[in-house]
Amino acid sequence: MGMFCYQCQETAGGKGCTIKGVCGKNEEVAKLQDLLIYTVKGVSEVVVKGKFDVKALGTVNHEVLKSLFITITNANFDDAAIEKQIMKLIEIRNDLKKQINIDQLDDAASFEVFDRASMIEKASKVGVLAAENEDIRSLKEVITYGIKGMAAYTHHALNIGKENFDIYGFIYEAMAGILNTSLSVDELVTLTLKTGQFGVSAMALLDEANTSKYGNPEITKVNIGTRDNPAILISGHDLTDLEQLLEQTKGTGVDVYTHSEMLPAHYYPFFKKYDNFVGNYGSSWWRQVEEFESFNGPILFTTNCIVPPRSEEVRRRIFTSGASGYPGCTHIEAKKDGKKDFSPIIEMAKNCKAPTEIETGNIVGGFAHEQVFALADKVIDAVKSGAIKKFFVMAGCDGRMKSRQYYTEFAEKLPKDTVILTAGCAKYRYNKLPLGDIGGIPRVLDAGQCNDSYSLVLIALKLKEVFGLDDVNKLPIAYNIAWYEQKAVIVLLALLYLGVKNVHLGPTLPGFLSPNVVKILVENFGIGGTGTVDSDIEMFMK
Ligand code: SF4
Ligand code: SF3
Repeated sequence: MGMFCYQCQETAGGKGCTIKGVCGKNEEVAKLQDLLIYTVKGVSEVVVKGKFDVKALGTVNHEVLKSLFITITNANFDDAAIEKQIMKLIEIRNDLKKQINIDQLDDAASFEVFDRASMIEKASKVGVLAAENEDIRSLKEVITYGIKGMAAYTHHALNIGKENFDIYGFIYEAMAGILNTSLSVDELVTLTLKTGQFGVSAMALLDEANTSKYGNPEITKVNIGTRDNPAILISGHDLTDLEQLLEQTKGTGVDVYTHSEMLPAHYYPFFKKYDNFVGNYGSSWWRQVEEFESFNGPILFTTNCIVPPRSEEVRRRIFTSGASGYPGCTHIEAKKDGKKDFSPIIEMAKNCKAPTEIETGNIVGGFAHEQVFALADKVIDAVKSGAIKKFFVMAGCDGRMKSRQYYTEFAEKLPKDTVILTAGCAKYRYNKLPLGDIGGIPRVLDAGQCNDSYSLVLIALKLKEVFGLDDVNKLPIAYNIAWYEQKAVIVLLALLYLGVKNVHLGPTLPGFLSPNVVKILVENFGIGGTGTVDSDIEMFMK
């Protein structure tokens, strides 16, 4: 069989990509990613069975995080980079094995590959479909995707110098656990919830890392127009790359704009001191194909979501860093001290035209936990007086599917006494609509990137406390979440772990959920899909 991947919302036919990814991932890259995940499982087994002290593993931990991150949808399409990472992990695994004395190790911890052909042959036997029972496969993949999202958030925190070894320990435990063919459905459900528990820890860790370094997000008007200087567009989620880019572009006459998930960087006090940090250009990730053409200057991808560029001219202007990669695009590697030299991007920018303006005006955001807590009295009064009837958590991802127009229409049709709490690139479906405010509180409160869904949870817990409720589900909050890739999976698992019920997921339910697993989620957590805008609003407002 060719490739098989069903990890994202756009998977072919809602079932699985088998010839080529809808995302643009080819069979070779898909198989190398499968093998990289299998290698992570092998390293994990050696760490767990060898009873290694995770605190002393240093780069082993970091390379495992990076490997998981590389396999997230739209992060890395570079076959050579993935092959190199597989060989690196096998070397790490073999070095660890030399330090212990265990005979009984799984194939994942023992196999060897020598060249591309042997990798592809091996990958064909160890991908998603290796688990024959569809429920077991479904749960193992839910856990794997949750861990990919967790690893991404943990990797960002690591770049800021923050680590939580319990999270690393759990990643090893879970990835090794998945190799166990005798785990029952019940045991896997328990492991799924535990994944959500560590998802909360990962988001809390990243929140702590971001806010301790860059300050607490605050209400900010972000310019969406352009200036006349040549410029660099930065996309993805990594704030440390942005910091370095801003430092290196200072005084060069080159401006910096954010794209997609980098928009919330404007909300942090730290970045406001850079006068060449102009605003946000364009919308969410999938609009990049047109937006990169009119931007005219170089683009730096710090993480997902990359869409294969349509022309050689655009490809030449794309640079990647960290876990991201694309064949033919220059990858900026971090030096030993974590510093990156972005001078090739800056030099290219100087010779490019300024961005072509595609819109003008501002968008407002920065409603992370501390900012909302500062407004708490106003918000509570509005709820008590009935000015705000309900909050809608509409966090998550955006995507290409036409059916996602649902979210724009949903936001437009929501009663005027409701407020949307958002995070992640899902916001671009409604963050430029004139939805107005309720007594000065904007009707769309953007907390930040997808990981800042954590802020929304803190806000919910705060409201629960203020209103003296014993259950977070008694709050006037509905959850209508849009998902696309695996970071949304860890956000969802985190919500389930925290006891949030009746989350609606769209625009389609994940293809990796088997009918029986859907049943478990419906029965235990009230998970639902989406219907029509009108019927859903009616159902939520009841
Ligand atoms: Fe298909 Fe999504 Fe996998 Fe890409 S990441 S191959 S679109 S399921
Ligand atoms: Fe978006 Fe890719 Fe998920 Fe961080 S940038 S939310 S899809």
